[in-house]
Amino acid sequence: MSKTEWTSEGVSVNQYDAVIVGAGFAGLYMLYRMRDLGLTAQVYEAGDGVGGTWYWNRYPGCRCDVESLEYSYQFSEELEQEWEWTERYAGQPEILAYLNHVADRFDLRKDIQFNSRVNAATFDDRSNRWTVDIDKETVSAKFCIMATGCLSSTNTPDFKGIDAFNGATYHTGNWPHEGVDFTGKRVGIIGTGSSGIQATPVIAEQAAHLTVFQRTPNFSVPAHNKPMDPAYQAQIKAEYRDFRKRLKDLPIACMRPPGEKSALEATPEERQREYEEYWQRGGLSFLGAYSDLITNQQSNETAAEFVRAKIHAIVKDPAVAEMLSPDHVIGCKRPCSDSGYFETFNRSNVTLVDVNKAPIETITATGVATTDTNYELDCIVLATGFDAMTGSLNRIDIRGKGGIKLKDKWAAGPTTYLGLSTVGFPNLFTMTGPGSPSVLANMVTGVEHHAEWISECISYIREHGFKRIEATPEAEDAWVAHVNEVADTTLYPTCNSWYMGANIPNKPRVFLPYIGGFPTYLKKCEEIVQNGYEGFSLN
Ligand code: N01
Repeated sequence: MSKTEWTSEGVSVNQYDAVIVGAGFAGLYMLYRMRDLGLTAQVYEAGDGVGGTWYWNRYPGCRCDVESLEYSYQFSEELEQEWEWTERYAGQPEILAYLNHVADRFDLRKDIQFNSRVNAATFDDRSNRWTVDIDKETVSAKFCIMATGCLSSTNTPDFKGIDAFNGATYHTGNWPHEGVDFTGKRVGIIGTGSSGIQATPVIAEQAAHLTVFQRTPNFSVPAHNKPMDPAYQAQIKAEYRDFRKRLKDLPIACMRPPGEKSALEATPEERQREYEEYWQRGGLSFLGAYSDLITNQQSNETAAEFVRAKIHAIVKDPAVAEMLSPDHVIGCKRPCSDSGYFETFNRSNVTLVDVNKAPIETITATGVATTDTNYELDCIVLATGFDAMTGSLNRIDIRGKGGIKLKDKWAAGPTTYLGLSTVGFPNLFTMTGPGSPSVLANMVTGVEHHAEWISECISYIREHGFKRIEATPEAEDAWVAHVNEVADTTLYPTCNSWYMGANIPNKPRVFLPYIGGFPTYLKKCEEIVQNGYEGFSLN
């Protein structure tokens, strides 16, 4: 329950200890932790239900590419034991059902206000509180916690003529809840990232014809999804604590331990066997086959070549196979995991169009016109991704000390301390923010860690009677330098990826997540706490 107070303007305002923005994995658990501390917290969520990314992304084929038994909360042993996953990789409906179950099981809904988009948050230096503007109301909170997700702000490229299209247009990141029936339709899909690669095989099965507009081919490894083996699920449940601990010790807090030797130490025959074994097992652990695939160009090329050979073996038309074969570093764009993606191009109702060679010039009333051909379509699917990591934060008018705007502070790229806090914005926390492992680790484990770190920090502030916490400029500068330094030891900065902000025109090119590894990050966060919140000023 909030307290209601009157402002000097005579307006009544609900007062909370914490406002949490977003009701996905992060916001739900953050609320649970705030309640556990006996604090008043209110979640504001733009959608009409919980789920965050799993609420909005309902496109056909949408599925997690981390295994179900790993991509789930670990804070409640009862929850862990009672929820039964039905597939190796859960589909979007199952993950959404899980999050609805969590909201009900822990009675979270009563502190979540749906259909409520947060438009602005302003820090008041005198009262040390945040004023938060939601569509039709204003509230006040001591702490403002952004649980806005890393991939929530959809990117719709500024295609000329897009509004003139007579057919229907859909974005994978904001899919109609009632679903879309593509039966008998001529469908065009633009984008071949994870979303496009998952949606393509499913849409192809339904549509009369599917045209895939590809600007950059992508590496993808088969998921080999299958029904959950009940014996395996029971075995993991019997040792869930140890299982979770083992995962937390891995660089990305999921999948398998990465190989310990360089790809170049193996003979070509050994490498072939090793890659084949990973390929047959399926999933993104493929990139962990050797220790240096993402740091050594020559090693990386051996894995890239293996996948290109697979594409050529699967796709019957050599010209199409060649178009589908990427020539960039494998893994430096977010790798994909698919269910029959490359096989789809053997279908007679699927056409691949290289819009790198002949770019999309305009969307017409009846389809897509590239510089050399007009494609007549009934529907267009935009699988064009997100303004990652900073998009959903910059969309909110966040103003810190002295009215400084977060968007302005981050004009040359986001600067944070641990991805959790940013100088000039006291009592504001960004869950899985830029500069934290976030998208480079198991997201559920990452949000749980942040929710626990933030709630312990708030508890410490209360116990010691502090009014505010803020990162120091020195600590922030050192963290940003470290984030960049580690990124520069890898091949990530070599290609145009959303990790680098390269998919959004005029977005600064900086490597957004922290690639130093989840265990290193956990240790750093723990040390900071042990040293009395080193790098923060508390007063
Ligand atoms: O978006 P993307 P996404 N003209 O940015 C193309 C997570 N995720 O929604 O590469 C033509 O990866 C663009 O081309 P290019 C996951 O982290 C997870 O697919 O920029 N094409 C690219 O092909 C993922 O990485 C899961 O040349 C244009 C595509 O659109 C992240 O979300 C499932 C264009 C965008 O790919 C984002 O994936 C889904 C233009 N103007 C998503 N603009 C799982 O767990 C963009 N493109 C499985």
